[in-house]
Amino acid sequence: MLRPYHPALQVQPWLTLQVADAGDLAVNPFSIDDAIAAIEAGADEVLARADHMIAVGGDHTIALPLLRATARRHGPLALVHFDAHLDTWDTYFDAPYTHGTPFRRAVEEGVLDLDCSAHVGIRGPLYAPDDLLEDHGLGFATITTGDVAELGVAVAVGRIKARVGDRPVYVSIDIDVLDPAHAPGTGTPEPGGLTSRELMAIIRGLEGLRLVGADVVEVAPSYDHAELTSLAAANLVYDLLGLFTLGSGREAGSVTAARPDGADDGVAVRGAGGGHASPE
Ligand SMILES: [Mn+2]
Repeated sequence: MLRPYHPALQVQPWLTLQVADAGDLAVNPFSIDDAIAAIEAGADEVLARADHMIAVGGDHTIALPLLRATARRHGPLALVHFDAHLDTWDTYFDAPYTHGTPFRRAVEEGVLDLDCSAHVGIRGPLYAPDDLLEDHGLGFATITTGDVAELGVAVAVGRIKARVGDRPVYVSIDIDVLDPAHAPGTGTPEPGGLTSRELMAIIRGLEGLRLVGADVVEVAPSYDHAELTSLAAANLVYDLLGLFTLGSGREAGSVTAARPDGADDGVAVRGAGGGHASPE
């Protein structure tokens, strides 16, 4: 259940912010280029009317057009990327635009501030011994699932915050960062992942960062059981809304004010690419 008061962050997002469901984007399932262009145009359209957007995927391909649109609005972005997988591979079957390559393309396009970006939750087998080195060479820092298990949530949060500093930050959450026990409904599950409790504690720990955009991707309802994965994703979106609420500067402790005008500090939640069925 999502109730109006978020006790961990002490905010009431719907009383403090103007939050809108911006609807779904219609994307072409037969042309990745058309789909990416439609998502980018849709994100531009939302960001012309709202300060921030949380996109609900769809596979991880959608992060690239979302980052482009968000960077146009807020400048080069620190990326905090939660995922079992790096998603910085160059091509899959010679295809440059896939759900395993969005952050390589984002690096090439200059939309990321690489001194301030990090992957969190990386684990599982890779294609080659050089994969991690190559990723590091692009500029990303990495906090693995093993690091979180060994050092704890507080240390992980401290490392993320030290890395991001006061840069505008985009949070991209691939639901497969969670253990398949917590999120079975995804296309490339990897055993040994974070618990939903750990991930939510890390996300809530990002309070104070300058969050400007976010997505939650790779939820595949057809693979889900008892809506476990959808429930985790919905709660993560709620946590992100809580962070946006804190970032709005309008919340003081548990005191909130209604916002009758809704003219600014808006957050739009938008679905993108929901018909895709090849998550990474
Ligand atoms: Mn991914």
